[in-house]
Amino acid sequence: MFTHFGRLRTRIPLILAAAAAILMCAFLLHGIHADAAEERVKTARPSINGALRVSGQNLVDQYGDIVTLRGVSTHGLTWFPDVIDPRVFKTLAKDWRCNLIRLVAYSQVYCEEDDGAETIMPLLEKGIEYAIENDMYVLVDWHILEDNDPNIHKDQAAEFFEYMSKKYADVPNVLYEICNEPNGGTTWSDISAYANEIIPVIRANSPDSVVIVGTPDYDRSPIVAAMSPLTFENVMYTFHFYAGSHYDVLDAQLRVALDRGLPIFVTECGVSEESGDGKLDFENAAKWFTLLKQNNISYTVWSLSNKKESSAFIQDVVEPPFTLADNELTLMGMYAKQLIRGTDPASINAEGSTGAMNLLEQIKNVFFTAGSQGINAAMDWPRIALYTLLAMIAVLILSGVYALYVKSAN
Ligand code: IDC
Repeated sequence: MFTHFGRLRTRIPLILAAAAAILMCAFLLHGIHADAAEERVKTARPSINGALRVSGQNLVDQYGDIVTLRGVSTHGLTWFPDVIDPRVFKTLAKDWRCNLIRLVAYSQVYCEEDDGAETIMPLLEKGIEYAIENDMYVLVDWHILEDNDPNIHKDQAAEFFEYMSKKYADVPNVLYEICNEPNGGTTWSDISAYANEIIPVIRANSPDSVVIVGTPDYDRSPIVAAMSPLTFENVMYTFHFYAGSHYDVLDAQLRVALDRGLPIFVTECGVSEESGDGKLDFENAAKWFTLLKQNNISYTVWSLSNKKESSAFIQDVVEPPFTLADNELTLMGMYAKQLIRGTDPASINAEGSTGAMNLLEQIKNVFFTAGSQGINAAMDWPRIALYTLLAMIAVLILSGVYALYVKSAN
């Protein structure tokens, strides 16, 4: 009886160590499994992929490889200036794995409001600075909307793009969206006339930059552009959708334009209704985002703001400065984060995902959020190696402590 117990007692460290090892393995596997559910995103970064250009229908990097940009769109910069914060950009780049941010300059505010331009420009320039610091591409958006035809403010647009393209001529991060959403009676021929004047302004300073051009009816009519595309190189065309409002009919517009070989960039899209508010249709969103993924289409999601509307990522009760911690996010914010991180759109569980970070995420944050150069697939193996090392150390400590205990008991 005693010898039995004695033998068992000497084996306890071993049993404990094995139990600890099993626990750590389970923990590890959970981590690997959680990561495996996320696509191995080829996260293009300016420091690695350099200046982008358009080849056929695709956005390609400096080596000619196809890349996809995924990220967020701000709301109007003058209305929600507090998102232009270095911590917010860092979290977007590292934790959300955004490789793109769209900075929204409403042309009406710029052109028609007192101090409009003076308020927008510093925010825009700070935003570009933070995007560069965080190795993200950045889309400069001349956001026409209620001024439905870009020709209305064409002279100011020319001035704006002349300034921007000169200032950022040698910066590979910057892409230009020259008119957000032409609408009303604005035709493709109106838009072409505008583009034919604005693109040369940009090209004079920054000959190879990517320029994205809006299409009629709020960027929902790319087919007319496909029938009569512009003659410039490195040009893409815009398509926008809101999953709460847009179903199969619109999806045909995108498919036909793609079939006709048009290079498409979804510079803005949403899960809400087209008003930016109302219901969030995650099921329909899964269809849209799957279609984008299948066609390597880049996109940004609306919107990085704390406006009280369903498309906003940050809860309206959250006061700046924002950190983008999970407990600040809305349902839409949690969805956007998972989507951009690479989770398969059909398997995102937006409802179940709000709330505190799990243990694994906390550990990841401690070790990897600070100072690293943009998370990409290559980070995964060092991370796994580190977890394994931690697990081994834990096992050693546990068995050591128990061995000491057994020794002292004897
Ligand atoms: C919406 C905002 C809303 C704002 C409105 C007018 O969500 O808070 O009051 O603009 O400025 C777009 C536009 C984008 C819209 C968005 C949602 O590009 O400016 O933002 N949307 O309505 N096109 C389709 C939807």
